Amino acid sequence: MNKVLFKQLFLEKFETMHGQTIEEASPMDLYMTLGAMIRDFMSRKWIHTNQTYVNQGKKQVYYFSMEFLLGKMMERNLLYLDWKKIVLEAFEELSIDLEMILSLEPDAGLGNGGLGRLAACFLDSLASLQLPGHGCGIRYKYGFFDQKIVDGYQVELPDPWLKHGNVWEIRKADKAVEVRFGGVVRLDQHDNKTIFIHENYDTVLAVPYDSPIVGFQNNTVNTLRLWSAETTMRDFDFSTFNRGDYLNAVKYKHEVESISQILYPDDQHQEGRILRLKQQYFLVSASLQSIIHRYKRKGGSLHEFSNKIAIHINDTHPVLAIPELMRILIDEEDMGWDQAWQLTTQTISYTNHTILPEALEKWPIDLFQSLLPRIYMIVHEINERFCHGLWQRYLNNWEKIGQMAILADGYVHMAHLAVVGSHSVNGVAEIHSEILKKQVMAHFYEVFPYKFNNKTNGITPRRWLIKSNPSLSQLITDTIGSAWLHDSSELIQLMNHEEDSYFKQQIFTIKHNNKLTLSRIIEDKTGIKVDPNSIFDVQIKRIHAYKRQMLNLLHIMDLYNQLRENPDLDILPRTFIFAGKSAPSYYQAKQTIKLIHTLADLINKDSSIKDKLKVVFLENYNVSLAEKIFPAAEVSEQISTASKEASGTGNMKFMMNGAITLGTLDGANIEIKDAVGEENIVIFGLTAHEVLAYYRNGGYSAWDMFHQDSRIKTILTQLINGFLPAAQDEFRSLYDALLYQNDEYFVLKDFSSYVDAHRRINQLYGNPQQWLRMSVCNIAHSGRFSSDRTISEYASGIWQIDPVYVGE
Ligand code: 26W
Repeated sequence: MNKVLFKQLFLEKFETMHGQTIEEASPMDLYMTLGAMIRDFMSRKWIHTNQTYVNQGKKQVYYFSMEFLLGKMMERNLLYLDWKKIVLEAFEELSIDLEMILSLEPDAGLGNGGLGRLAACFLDSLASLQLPGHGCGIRYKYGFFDQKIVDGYQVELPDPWLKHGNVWEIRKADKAVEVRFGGVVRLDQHDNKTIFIHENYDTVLAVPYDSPIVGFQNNTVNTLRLWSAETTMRDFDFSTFNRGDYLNAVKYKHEVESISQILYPDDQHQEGRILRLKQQYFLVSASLQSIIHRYKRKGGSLHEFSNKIAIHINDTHPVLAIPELMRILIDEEDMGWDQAWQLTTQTISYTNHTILPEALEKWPIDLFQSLLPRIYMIVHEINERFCHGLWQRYLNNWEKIGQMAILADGYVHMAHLAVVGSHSVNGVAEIHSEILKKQVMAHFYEVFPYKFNNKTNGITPRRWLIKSNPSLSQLITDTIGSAWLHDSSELIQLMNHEEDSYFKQQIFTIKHNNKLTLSRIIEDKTGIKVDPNSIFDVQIKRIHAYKRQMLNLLHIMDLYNQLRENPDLDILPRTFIFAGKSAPSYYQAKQTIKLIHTLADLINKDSSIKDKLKVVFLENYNVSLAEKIFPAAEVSEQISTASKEASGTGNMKFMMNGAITLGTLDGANIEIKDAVGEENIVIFGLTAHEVLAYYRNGGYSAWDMFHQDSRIKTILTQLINGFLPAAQDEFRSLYDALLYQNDEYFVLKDFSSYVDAHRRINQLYGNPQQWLRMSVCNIAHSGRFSSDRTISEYASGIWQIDPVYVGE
């Protein structure tokens, strides 16, 4: 492609698509035209990739996930196809503002947070490493809600991201499959074998929409297949409803379509709702049917299935892939139990992303059984066989067996099913994998030690550095050459420039410019003017008690108290930046958002503290906003209670953009510390060991903290004594959680060491050469946290897949 050709093709495409000349174009028309052109171009590579995969017959992986938090795709696709420069120049000649056109694309926000964004980074790495790997998910009509802040409170609005259509997807109506719910299972005999006949079920049509996932400047184009729920024509035929009952027909259609209507906005909290279970089965049944159809069509033998296909389940949400694959092999392919089980467990691997008990999925047996009668029978059989093995091993230890059973206390325990029915179970950071083995899944580890392994998370440096921080990327290339663009471990070469003051000056200038850009965004969105010379101290992530936004806020209140007492206090000006969404039904998290706004109101207006402190909340945190914040951040707040954050991936995005981590020894923070060394990170707080010992043995009293530390007493009292400009009892629940509910997440316990850590940040920042050296060291060591490294480990350690070279 070159500029002249591009211009010509663009004008032609515009005219054929819109039947008018470019002078009359609306910005949206231009966006659609560019999108269609990119898609056409990718299509050729896409077809070629698929042909190559078929011809070479190599093993492929399917990543099953209820969430894919992709963000925008157009600029990404331009960069990956190496078209960005050409389009920019061509558009300049056509007087079209490319930035403006790019901003029209809605974020594909089909995820809640870390788990969904990880899936998106993984698709990016699979294609960029030329690995044959595809995503399978749900095409939610409404993505993760839009957050509006009204009077300091979060309000949720629907996210109609498909309103203007989606240029990337292709509907494949001919590849639709049927998914069955409800009904009864009748047993029959056939050739001396019991067969299972499912009757009186409801049928939902699953229609796939495929989007191309192009690799970074290579010829690979993998597929993200998202399923949409529709009624079959047969079902919606009015004659099948009594006397053409129009209203019931419409109601039925609505009910069916509701399956892919909305993404559940809860993370770390299991919603026992039947619609969610329907979504989960819908995803796995449709995906497995289509994988097997295709596999057989291409002449594959089912006995070879697990040598040719790997299926990965992203947390337990798609764990019904295990009994569904069993059902297909046994009921539809006439295979015996033992062989089906062998193939199933050899095919499926599972990642755990959380140890919070309230996030571990379980479904009431009666509900499960009536929605999925045949699947229930299979789960029941899996459980019988598993428990039988346990009886032999543990003789009469009923308690232990009960703790491991898949069916127990009236529930189906999804994590137990995942461990029993897969060949690999991994955590997402070293400490998390250790906690799984030694605590949460200790019994299972005893039975299946060979299944357990660690795959520390990663992020794609292409979106989180090359795309979002182009000036830093350019500086890196100018300094160490361009090898790092394809191999992020090359970033380590930057260590040779740690003491290079010219280089560090450029790092400073880039960060400063990014801070200026963010300052403008902040002022546009909130009206708050922040000092671009102040320290940008950032906590952006879901709002959750375990992530401890409260700890950050208590420290801000303490600083404010000190400044009111002594406006000349020797601290560097700070801007505290927050963003993040709360689950709509999570009261405490919503009150935390209100508290951030209340403090911002109070502090930002108080001229007596001489602008040394500013507090900002940016509404509607999403991938696009994140891309603007990380490049401007200087302090990365990673302050979860040790043991609670499985990995974290925001921590890696900050690091890669040169921010210094202020964190606990939790999740991947520990590995960041190991990579950069203790002098290049600021660590505070209880260790996971200490936290777990408190949970086990007791011995922590929040009231002791309250009485022993006058700062804590003052601040907590200010929450409820009318000091804050809010209704008298507004923050009572936050106060109660910290004191009367004995501070489940050790906020007060860690307060003092957190304050000290901030002092250390203040000192370090006061020495710019030292700060910049630390910053360089963090960027240099961030290559380890590329999702390319993570995906290479999954590919060789779990999936046993190899790259497939796709030619021009
Ligand atoms: C069933 C409700 C539900 C929904 C989502 C429970 C739990 C989840 C996810 C597992 C929550 C999640 O996103 N976990 C995050 O996964 C990231 C990717 O591995 C980790 O980096 C984060 O530490 C972890 O909180």
